Amino acid sequence: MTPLERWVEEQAALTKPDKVYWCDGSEEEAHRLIESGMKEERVAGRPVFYELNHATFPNSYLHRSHPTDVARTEHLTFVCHPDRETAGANNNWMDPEEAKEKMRKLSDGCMRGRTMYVLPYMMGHPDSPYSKACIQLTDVSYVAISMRIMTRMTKDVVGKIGQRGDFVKGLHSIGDFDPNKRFIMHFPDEHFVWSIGSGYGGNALLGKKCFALRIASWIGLKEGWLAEHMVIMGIQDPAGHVTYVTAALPSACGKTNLAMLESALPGYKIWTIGDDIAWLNVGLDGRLWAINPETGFFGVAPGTSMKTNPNMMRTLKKGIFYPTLFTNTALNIDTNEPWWEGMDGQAPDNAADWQGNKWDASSGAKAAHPNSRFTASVYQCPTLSPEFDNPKGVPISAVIFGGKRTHVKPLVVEGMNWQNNVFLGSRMGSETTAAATHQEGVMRRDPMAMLPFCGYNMADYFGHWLKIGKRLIHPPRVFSVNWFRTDEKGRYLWPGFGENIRVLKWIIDRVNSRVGAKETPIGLVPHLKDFSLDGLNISKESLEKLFDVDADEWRKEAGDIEEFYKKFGARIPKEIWTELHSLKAKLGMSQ
Ligand code: SAT
Ligand code: MN
Repeated sequence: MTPLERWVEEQAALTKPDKVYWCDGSEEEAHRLIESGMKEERVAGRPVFYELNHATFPNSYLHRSHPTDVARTEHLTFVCHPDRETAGANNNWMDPEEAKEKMRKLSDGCMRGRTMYVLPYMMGHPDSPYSKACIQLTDVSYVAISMRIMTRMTKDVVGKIGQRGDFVKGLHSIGDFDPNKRFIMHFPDEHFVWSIGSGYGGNALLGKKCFALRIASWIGLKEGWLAEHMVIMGIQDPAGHVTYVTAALPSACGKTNLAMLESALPGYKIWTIGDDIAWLNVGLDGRLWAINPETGFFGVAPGTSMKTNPNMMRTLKKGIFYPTLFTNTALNIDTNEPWWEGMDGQAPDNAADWQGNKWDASSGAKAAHPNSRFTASVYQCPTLSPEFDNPKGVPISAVIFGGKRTHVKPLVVEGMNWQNNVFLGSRMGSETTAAATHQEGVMRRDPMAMLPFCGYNMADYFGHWLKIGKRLIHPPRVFSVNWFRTDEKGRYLWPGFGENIRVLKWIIDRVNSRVGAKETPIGLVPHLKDFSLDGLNISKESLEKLFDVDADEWRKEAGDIEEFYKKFGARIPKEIWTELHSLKAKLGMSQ
């Protein structure tokens, strides 16, 4: 018996499924699991999948979750390092032995009456030196099918693991969906994630946030690389030259829209490599190289339309080899198509809401859940980069940090040197969204968009970023962006979506030394003459407001940043304090 077989047997002895089934990742198998998910398997008393209209949405299926299970649950997510300080103020912590004891009790017999699916998958291209062989166990076909879309799932991974015991492990069960018995536990030293009580993406697709960010960020700290919550894309200019950039934004702030943006400027084109996760390594050439460990998009449905993200709409209608899943969207009963708020066209007259109840539009209730999602293969994306399957990845010339700030932050700011760049990333903040179960619209600091995903003490993470910079002979330039600034009436000042290419153009113009910039206390901003506004109807006042650095607002911001750092005590690197003190001095604040 191999270590893998032994591990699977031990988990089956604990969870007691009726059957253990090893997935091979084939198309035929996916069809079979979906069939049984529609006809036999039940979750929370109902079918796992409903077939949608295959004439308009080929190979698409609807999944309705348990009503309490609609988003990531950060308060039930724990990082179990041997000591609390290693986990840091950014994580919930539990002693590993105590966590395992708790999970053993909750997991005893939790798969009774169900099938345990064994999912062998790679994060990253199998030929990439950066990829990882992983196994997830789960007791619901929705997770098995989602993982087949999101990762490279093949039976070859079993051979790749062979006699080794150090494969990445995930044990997942939906349990009984009781939120009081829901936990997502990470054991970074063992490369092990144990999740019970939720079938939701970030809680249940364990290759994604749990492994590829929380555990991988810890492995990256040990091995000298970075696991980041970032889009990866190529920006082609009118001369045909492609500049690769990454962009970190918190969940549900438009990363998927950005990753496949349709340019409003003639001659520019975006090539998509990833919309959520980037693994970044320092190459032998001293540049930063990025791979996307995933192969799918798990994006927010509401607001997605031909206007906001035409390439995603095209992707969703291309499901042939891979199914496309819709989770907690509404259903147009007459056409059997998925529907959500913000989709093109009129709201349907005859619709079921995300829970399957007849929707009454006049009630004011949303038909689709605000965090309803689609799961679709990158191979269906019309803008997929020809470099997507390059095992080496792509060289990164710019890193962008973003957040949703209705006030304070300019449309785009460039950092001044690596230390200042790390400070710029570390001070990011964003208003909360429906992607996690907490109050929406509250400003919180979210450094590098990694607050919920950094698998160790965030202060050490800033130190790791500083160290990586020392190894970069050709470091990328670093920028912050904010598409979300509003006027005094609460209206967005910037049109966003395809028009964001104008900001990206300035960024690649800076990278290629084509334009200068203006220094402010918080970094470099564009000279307006270098910022392309042709064809855009925007008032001079709006534009000035978009680039405004208000000293009063920033003094308050600096105080807030300081409060955030203080939560990490003495571990915040001195370089970061130096940067904060320098910002305060520039703003005329006492130290
Ligand atoms: O639910 S996920 O964590 O996978 C997506 C997100 O919130 O970023
Ligand atoms: Mn994300």
